Amino acid sequence: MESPKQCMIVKQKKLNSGNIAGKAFLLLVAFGAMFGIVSETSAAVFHRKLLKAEKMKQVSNPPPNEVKKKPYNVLFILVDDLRPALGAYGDPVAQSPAIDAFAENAYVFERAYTNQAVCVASRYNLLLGARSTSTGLYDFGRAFREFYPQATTMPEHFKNKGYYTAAIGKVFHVGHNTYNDEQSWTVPHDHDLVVEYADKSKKEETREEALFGNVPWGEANKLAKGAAWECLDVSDETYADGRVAKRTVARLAQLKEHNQPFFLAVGFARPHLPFSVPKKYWDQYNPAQLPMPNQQSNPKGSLPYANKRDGEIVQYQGIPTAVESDPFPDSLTRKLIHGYYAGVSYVDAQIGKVLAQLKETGLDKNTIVVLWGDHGYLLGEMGMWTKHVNHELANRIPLIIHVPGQATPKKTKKLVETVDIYPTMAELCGIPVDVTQQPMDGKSFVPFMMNNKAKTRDYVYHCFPRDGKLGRAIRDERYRLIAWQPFQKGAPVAYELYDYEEGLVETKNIWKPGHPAFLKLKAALDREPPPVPFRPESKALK
Ligand SMILES: [Ca+2]
Repeated sequence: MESPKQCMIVKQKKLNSGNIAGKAFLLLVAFGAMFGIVSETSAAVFHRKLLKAEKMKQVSNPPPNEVKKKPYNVLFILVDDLRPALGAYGDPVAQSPAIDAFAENAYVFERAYTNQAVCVASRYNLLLGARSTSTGLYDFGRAFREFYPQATTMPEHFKNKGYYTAAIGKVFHVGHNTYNDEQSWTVPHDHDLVVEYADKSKKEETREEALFGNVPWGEANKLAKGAAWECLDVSDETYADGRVAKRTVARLAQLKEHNQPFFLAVGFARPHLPFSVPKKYWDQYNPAQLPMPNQQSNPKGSLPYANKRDGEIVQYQGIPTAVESDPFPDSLTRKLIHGYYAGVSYVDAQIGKVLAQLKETGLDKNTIVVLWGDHGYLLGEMGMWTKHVNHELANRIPLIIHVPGQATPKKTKKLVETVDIYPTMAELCGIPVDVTQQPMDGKSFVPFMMNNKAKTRDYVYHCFPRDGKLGRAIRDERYRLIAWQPFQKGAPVAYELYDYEEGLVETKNIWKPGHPAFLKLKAALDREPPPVPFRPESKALK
C-alpha cells in the first residue's frame, strides 16, 4: 500500500506543471503534508521532494482530459479596530467562540502588525501592498488613483486573473472625504454603516455619522456628538454587522452556484466606536471582572508629541477631554472596556454565521479564509484611547489564515506586516503579483507557511504622523525604535526606544545614543527608503 506521502506525490505527477490549478494543488498538498501527514521537522525534506516531483513532471506532457483542481476561493474578513482581544490570542476575558474555533484549524500570527494605525491608511496598505511611507498616503481625503491611476489593488489582481471579486461592508475606508474603489470589484460595493444608533428618538444626524457619510468636515463638525455606546435589547440586524453577515450568507449561497473562483471581502464595523451593540453581548461580561489598565500615564522619558490624549474618543458625547479628566474616571474606563468587549463578541457571532454558511455550502473545502484587524487599539493603557500612535497595542493586529487541507493548529511569533498579505494571498492562489504601478512593499510569507523554518521579516516597519512630525518605527522581536522626523527640512530627529521584554505596554523610553538596540534598529531604518512626503488632499473628491 502506498504511504499517504507517496500517494500525494503520485497525484502531483498527474498535474500540468504550468497551470495555476497545479500550483494551487501543490500548495494544498504541501499544507496537508506539513500539518497532517508528515511531522513539522520533516516538512523541509518533504518540500524538497515535492519540488523534485514538480521538476520531473515539467518534462512530461499532461495526460488528456485530466481533472483539474479548482483554484482556491478567498473569503477575506476585515474587522474594524480589533486588537487581538480574542480567546485565540490568550485574552482571558474575551468571549469569541467562533473566531477561537476557526483559529484552531488555522495559522494564528501572534506578531502581525499594521503599517499605520488608522483605518484609511491601513486599508490602503492592505489593498495596495504598499506602506504609507512609500505612497505618501497617510491621511483621509486622498484618492489613491489620483497618484497611482494604474494601480492594481489586491482584489483587482484577482479580478484580472479571472476571479469574481466583491466587497460587503467596510473594506476600503469610506468616509472623511474618502471613497471606495469601484474598479477593484466585479459587482458594485455593498456598503453599510460604521456609526449608527438604534435609538431613533434623536432625529438629527450626529457628527461621526456625518463624517462617515462624507459630509464635509466643516459642516459635520457643527453637528452634535453622538453617544459612545448603546446597549439596547435589539436584534443583530439592527446594526450593520448583523446585516453584513446576513447578506454575506446570501451571497455565499449564490457563489456556490457560480462556476468562477471568488475573492469575497467582508468588512465588519465593531468594535469600532460607537459601541452600539445588542444588549445580549454586553450581558456576556461581568463588568467587575474586566481588566483595567495598570498604567494610565505616559511612558517615562517619552516624547510628548508621541503620546495621545483626546482625538477620536472625545468626538463622542459625555467623554471628558484630558484637561477635564486625565485619566478618565474608573467607571467610564470600565464602561468603555465593557462596550469594546461587547463589540468583539457581537462581531464574533456575525463571523460565526458567515463561517457556518461557508461550511454549509461546502465552499469551505476550497476557500482560504483570512481574518484581519486593520490596526490595534488602546483601552486606556498609558491614558490613551483608540489608535493613531506608534505604540505596541495600537499596531499589533489579529491575523488568522486558514488554508484548506491544513489539519493542525499553528501559532507563530514570526513577524509579518499588513502589506505582506497581498503577495501572500496571490501566491497561495497560484497567481503571483505582477508588476504594479504602486510600490509593492509586501513580501509573501508563503515560504514560511510551507516550511516553518523559513524566515519572515527580521523586523516590521510602521509609521504615524503626529504634530508636524513623522514617526517611523522599527519593531524587532524585542525592541521598537521610533524616529521622529519633523516635516520641516533639516530639523533634528528625536528617538524613542522601548523594550518589550516585560510586557506590551511601554513604560520607559530607554533611548541613548550608544544603546546597542538603537544602533541595530537605526541601521535597519536607514536601509529603508526615505519616506514619501504627505500627498496633498485629492482634488478629485467632492
Ligand atoms: Ca479601523
